[in-house]
Amino acid sequence: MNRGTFFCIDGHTCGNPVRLVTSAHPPLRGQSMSAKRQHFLQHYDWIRQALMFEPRGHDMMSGAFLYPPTTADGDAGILFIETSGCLPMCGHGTIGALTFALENGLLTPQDPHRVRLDTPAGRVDAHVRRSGDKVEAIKLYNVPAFLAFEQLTIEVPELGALSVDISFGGNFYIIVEPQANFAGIDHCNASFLLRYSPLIRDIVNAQVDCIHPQDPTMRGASHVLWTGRPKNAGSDAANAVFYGDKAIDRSPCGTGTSARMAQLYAQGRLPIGQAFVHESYIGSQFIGCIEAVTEIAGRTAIIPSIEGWARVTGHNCIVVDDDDPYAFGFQV
Ligand code: PYC
Repeated sequence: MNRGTFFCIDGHTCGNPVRLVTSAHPPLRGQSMSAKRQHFLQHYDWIRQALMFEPRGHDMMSGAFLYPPTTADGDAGILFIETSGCLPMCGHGTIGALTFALENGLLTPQDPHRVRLDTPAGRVDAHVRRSGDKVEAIKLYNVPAFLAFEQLTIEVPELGALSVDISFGGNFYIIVEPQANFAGIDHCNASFLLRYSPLIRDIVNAQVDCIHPQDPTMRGASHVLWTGRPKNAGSDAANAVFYGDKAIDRSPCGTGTSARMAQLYAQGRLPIGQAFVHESYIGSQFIGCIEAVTEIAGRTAIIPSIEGWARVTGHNCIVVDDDDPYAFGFQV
């Protein structure tokens, strides 16, 4: 029996995959995208598993559904689907999903150069640079980002003691900078990052409880952002972001860049208004900037912007059939 047919536009944002699902949207209940995200996780998670896991997806796969807005002045709502679950916010996913939707006439915002997007983490304002029918780049004004914990000391098996900061940029990031027991991402390989990131995530989450002060459904440090020396002369900093169980972001990570700028701002290392060119594990770049300073539940936060580009790689019609023993995918 055919359980579902999903038309998708596949592509990537600065190297990281984005699968925009353009049909068979599950009917989600809730007044906000945060509530709809919870409804999806409770009732339709099989769709995420089928479209993200092997054999239809892979460890890095990431996607989105666009929905009608949940606010009076919004243009659209977005639900993110990943191998790891449904993120409250995803920067590369937003840039990709909006680029593919706009280029294919699936979204007609009130202003063709601006999309007011309702995400599970809150309002994101996307400024669109177009060239004819193509979208050249998108600059996101993200949800407020803030430094949550500083200089947390953790004991990591084999590595020893590490000092980490935890910062929110749409997801909670454990930030690991070069120090005595870690020389930087320019001195280690992917196996190192894949081995120690999940350990560090478990240790940190056992030690501190990261909860968003305005929406407790955003809870737990989910990503590990490792830093080091950039490869490109034009980059201000480099990162490798670990997420899910085995993924290293191929893009410079929009929510990670936001979290990193919030950390740097709080520590007096990045001023408002200065371009912050952030390089990914494969050398692709986002341009970040601290647009303004605000407050969130009594703590200082920044309004980060992230600019990046996305390209379509193909159109895909994905079938999920109950007769397939791997209809809902598998993980190894
Ligand atoms: O760009 O925000 C992002 C992101 C999160 C996980 C992978 N990419």
